Amino acid sequence: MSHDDFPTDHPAVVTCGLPYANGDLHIGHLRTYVGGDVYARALERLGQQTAFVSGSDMHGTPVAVNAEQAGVSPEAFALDWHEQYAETFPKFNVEFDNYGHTHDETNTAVTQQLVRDLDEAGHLYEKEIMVAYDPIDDQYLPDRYVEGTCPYCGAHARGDECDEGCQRHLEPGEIDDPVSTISGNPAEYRERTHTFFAVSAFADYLADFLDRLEGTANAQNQPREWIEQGLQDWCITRDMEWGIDLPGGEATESPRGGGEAADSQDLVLYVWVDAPIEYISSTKQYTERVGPDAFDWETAWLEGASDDHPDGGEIVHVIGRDIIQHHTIFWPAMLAATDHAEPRAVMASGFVTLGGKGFSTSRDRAVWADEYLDEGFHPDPLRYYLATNGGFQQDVDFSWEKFRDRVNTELVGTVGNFLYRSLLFAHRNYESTPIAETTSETVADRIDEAIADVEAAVNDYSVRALGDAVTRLARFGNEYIQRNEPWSLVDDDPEAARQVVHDCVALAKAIAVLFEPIAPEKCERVWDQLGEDGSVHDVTVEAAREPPTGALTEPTELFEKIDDDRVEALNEKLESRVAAAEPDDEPADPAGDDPADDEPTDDDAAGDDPAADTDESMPDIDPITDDRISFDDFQALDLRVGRIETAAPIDGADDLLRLRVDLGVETRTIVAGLKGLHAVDDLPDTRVVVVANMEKAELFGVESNGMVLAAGEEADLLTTHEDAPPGTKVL
Ligand code: B3M
Ligand code: ZN
Repeated sequence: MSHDDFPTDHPAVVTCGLPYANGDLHIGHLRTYVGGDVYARALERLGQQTAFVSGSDMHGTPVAVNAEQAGVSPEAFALDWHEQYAETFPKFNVEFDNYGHTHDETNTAVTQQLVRDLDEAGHLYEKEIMVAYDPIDDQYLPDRYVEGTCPYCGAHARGDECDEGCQRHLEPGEIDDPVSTISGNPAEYRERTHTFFAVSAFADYLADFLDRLEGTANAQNQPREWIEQGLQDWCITRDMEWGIDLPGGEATESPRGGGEAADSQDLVLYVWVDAPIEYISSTKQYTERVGPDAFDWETAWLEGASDDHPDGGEIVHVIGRDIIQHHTIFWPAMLAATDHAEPRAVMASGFVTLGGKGFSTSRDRAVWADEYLDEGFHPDPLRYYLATNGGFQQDVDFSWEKFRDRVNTELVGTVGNFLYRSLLFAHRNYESTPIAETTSETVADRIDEAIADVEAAVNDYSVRALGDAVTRLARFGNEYIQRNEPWSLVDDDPEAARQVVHDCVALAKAIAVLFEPIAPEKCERVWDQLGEDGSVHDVTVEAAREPPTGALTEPTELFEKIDDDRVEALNEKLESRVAAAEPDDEPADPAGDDPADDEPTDDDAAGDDPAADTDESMPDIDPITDDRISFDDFQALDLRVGRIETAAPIDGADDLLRLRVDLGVETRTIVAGLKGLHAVDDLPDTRVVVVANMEKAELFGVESNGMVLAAGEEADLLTTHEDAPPGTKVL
């Protein structure tokens, strides 16, 4: 690992948290996988050697409990889901270099070796602990086999995690009032001997590690608090049959030097031991497939394996925010204890909510991955939406309306519009790309700026900034073609026309290269339309600077507009399904009702929230962002009082009006999405609040020079109530 800016000359490994192989994937899950895929592709575009790996999490009670309910063996159950995931990810263009699973031979061997290494280095010990036990069913109840009360915050909690309250990882024996999730029987505690990993000895190391750690701020800040509160050692064995055997645990001899093996026939490793080790195993399988010259897993993961990179590679973990503790405390301690590379970054994504509530598998309150595709949508718009709708660590609320808005405005109206109009014009008027001497300086500079923005986004671990960099470039393209009107130049000044069109095709090429991480399939199509050789997936950002050379093929429109009727129909489907699955008086998740996939948000606590009862009639309110801005940031917004002079529809635009707005010092044309929400005749003389330094945008051929502020679905216009004249600054 180094902390030089990307790209570095070390190999990078980007990993995604392993999905438990126990149920359908929804778009909440996809946020992490799309984020990881976008990030890995972006690193590759920068020229960083990168392996992108993950696998299915086959073990643990999340799988065992569900398999038991389904009446099949955990292995058959998990393998079935594993195969489905391996098919589903590529459908969203999430292309892992290797997608393994935790129960395969590689991971079993790597896990057992790593545990032996931990033991040999003296980091493991045995201890008697109390373990929940169902005396009627004669069964030990590890982790999700047991529910009860969190000893820290009093919330209803799973045996291993306070998922509805303080989000802490819970050790065996900690939960109060234990009840079996299988039988509903009250459980008792029995004494058992288990193996512990002495994590507490790593407190100082971990505090330093967190200072070095990059990624999202939540992954650095939360663990600091946990360390300050004091780290507990970590029980790494469970009374179960399904899992990877504790090495030596099958025999009567303990691996820890002759201590009594604790009734060890049924002891397996805790799922959180072998799950992250799959990151290593999956990389190893990748090397086994492509050879160490293409990617060397040892250089990436083992300290000292390579003289050039003795600290190992650049390890970037992309996860959901509920598993920060595992990735910033337990896992780096395991790695440090066994001379593995230290993670460079953890990117922890917020959750996706629906109407402010968590997705819930058991209640069918989710937008399913397959469902999205079955609706006939292309994967790339969802990738764009998931990657750019809010900062990565923020929770974001999904709605079909917001999806439509982003698709129609940014993908159709900005990116698609620019690519189509410029490539169509070039194709119709020239046989091949009109070769000017070079790309004009303004455009070349603007492309350089976009590349710099993409590099900065990667180094900031911001997939949103990556998308924004490209939509800004496309907006510039729209302005550029509009301002230079090549259609008026073709006859009068063919030379100048060639230059403008050349510039536009150069911009289109840059967009194809820089947008590939987010919309890989669509950008591949643009690459073909540009007549470029090979695949855009194989080039680096340098290709964005090279003038286009190939013969253009007939372009087609890239993105499809989503109309309002479609959104209405999708909403109806979703709402009726959620309503059917969730009658008002439904109690909190019944015991054993597929606890595994529910996102740990305020979902089940909704009954305690007086506001929750009125949710159906409430507007779709986004959670307030945690990301504070400074007063300086706020002052960067030039907000002014304006007075609308005229309002008129725009040809071909369903939602937009062209406004002339008096800002005191000047009168501006501003395009606003007010059509159908305000009568055109009512608008003149209305006072509004305008973002006067909004970058210009071109919408349906009209340049919008500012933005009018409005709230909500009905575009309730913000105004002032006294007599502040047009031009007055809003503070
Ligand atoms: N299988 C899924 C989760 O808790 C879990 C992740 C493992 S990552 C090493 O979100
Ligand atoms: Zn708690």
